[in-house]
Amino acid sequence: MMHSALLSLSLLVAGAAAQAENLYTSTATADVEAARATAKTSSPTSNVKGKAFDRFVVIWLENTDYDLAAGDANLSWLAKKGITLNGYHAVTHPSEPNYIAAIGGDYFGMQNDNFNQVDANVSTVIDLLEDKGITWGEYQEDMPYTGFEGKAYVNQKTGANDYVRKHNPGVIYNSAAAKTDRLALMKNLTQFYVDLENDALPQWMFITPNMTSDGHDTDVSVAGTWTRTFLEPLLEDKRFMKNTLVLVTFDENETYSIQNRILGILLGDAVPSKLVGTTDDHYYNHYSEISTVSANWDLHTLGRFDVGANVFKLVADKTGDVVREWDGKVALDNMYFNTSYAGYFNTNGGNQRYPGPNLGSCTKSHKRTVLPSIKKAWSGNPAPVYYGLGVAIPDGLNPPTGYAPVL
Ligand SMILES: *[C@@H]1O[C@H](CO)[C@@H](O)[C@H](O)[C@H]1NC(C)=O
Ligand SMILES: *[C@@H]1O[C@H](CO)[C@@H](O)[C@H](O)[C@H]1NC(C)=O
Ligand SMILES: *[C@@H]1O[C@H](CO)[C@@H](O)[C@H](O)[C@H]1NC(C)=O
Ligand SMILES: *[C@@H]1O[C@H](CO)[C@@H](O)[C@H](O)[C@H]1NC(C)=O
Ligand SMILES: *[C@@H]1O[C@H](CO)[C@@H](O)[C@H](O)[C@H]1NC(C)=O
Ligand SMILES: CC(=O)N[C@H]1CO[C@H](CO)[C@@H](O)[C@@H]1O
Repeated sequence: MMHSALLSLSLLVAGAAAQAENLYTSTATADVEAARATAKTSSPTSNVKGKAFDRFVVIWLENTDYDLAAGDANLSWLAKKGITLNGYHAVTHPSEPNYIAAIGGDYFGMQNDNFNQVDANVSTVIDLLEDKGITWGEYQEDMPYTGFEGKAYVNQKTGANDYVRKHNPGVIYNSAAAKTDRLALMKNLTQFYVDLENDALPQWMFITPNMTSDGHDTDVSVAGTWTRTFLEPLLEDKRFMKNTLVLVTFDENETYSIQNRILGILLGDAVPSKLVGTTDDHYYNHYSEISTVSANWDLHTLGRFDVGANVFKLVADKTGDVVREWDGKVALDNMYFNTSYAGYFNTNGGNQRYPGPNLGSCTKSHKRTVLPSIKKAWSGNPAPVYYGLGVAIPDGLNPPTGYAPVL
């Protein structure tokens, strides 16, 4: 009797929790107002020392080919204050798979910008950070309230595109969106300034400007101006610069028929002065955003493409990681990263099974192991594992075994 009462109570609780990822999707005015009035916002702080930086800030702009980005006056002004990453590549097209790759270590075949939800048993860098007590947050310009899960929210006066879910990596993963305490950390840019004022910024943050500011509906000069306007005062702000490393980059190159290389700029007071104004030519991709953070704070790994990904050189020099050359069968110059392989989210068909993480993985260049909770969830699962330990990653033209795309 008591047992079954307890059981149904816990089922109820589990049922309620499992719905959190779908509770805040409405864009009807009344629903938005109601949710805004009750949305929980939190801003916990921490101060976990890293080997190369104590704070990591990622800012993503949109759809710009390398040369165009490098030629923008305001982006090159920023680049002169830091390190230009000359060998940084996106992982596929279009936007959304690139965003999810940057925190989850794969894009699971996604070749679309749909309302997607990655199952709760797939972990992200958020799990790695929380495991070591490192605070994180997202700041999404013009998201109508903290924890909003809808597909888009347009400018209420003009109807123009504004906030879009496809550029918010955290909310796409149910491992984050199904937990209300994690939704409370997915905030808008207004909250960035609140947190800055209160000296309550987290140690890891992902910042997405709106569809105008990020260049998506405009061009690189708008994106460059926005980025400089946003960052210039922060570069001098002691509440922001606390041994901080800022990465400014793009989700993807614009032209699909050419290689998907994008501009990356590393900035901030964590950049040693002797490296200011220099260029780093090594091969990096969005998975380097995870491996760099893992290396810096000695985090576990996800066991996916983060394991082999190069750690940014300025960080690797302090963590003992080795920055390696592209080691794929196909030369890097012949890799386009312009189409997705098959997988769970590929709406063209093909193998839709999630691959399992590589549970035994660590490489010669580092000894980081897979997060214990990931090991627990996936050990014994018969899912295929296609993650190696090298730097090279597949693309749709060179897919993982068993995951050839239907083109
Ligand atoms: C940003 O989020 C806060 C907290 O939910 C909300 O009160 C505010 O209205 C939002 N700002 C904008 C510009 O939508
Ligand atoms: C996007 O943000 C900019 C400021 O960063 C603002 O001027 C603009 O109104 C916002 N929305 C749209 C749809 O342009
Ligand atoms: C961006 O560059 C243009 C010149 O191309 C300049 O007029 C403008 O003031 C710059 N924006 C900022 C914020 O400095
Ligand atoms: C990717 O690039 C290759 C080489 O330019 C081209 O043949 C192919 O059509 C491109 N794929 C897409 C989807 O644009
Ligand atoms: C994760 O969830 C997917 C989708 O429900 C399922 O196919 C897969 O078996 C699950 N993996 C594990 C390890 O539970
Ligand atoms: C590798 C690379 O940069 N690919 C292309 C991205 O877009 C520019 C166009 O601006 C091309 O020149 C690059 O070849």
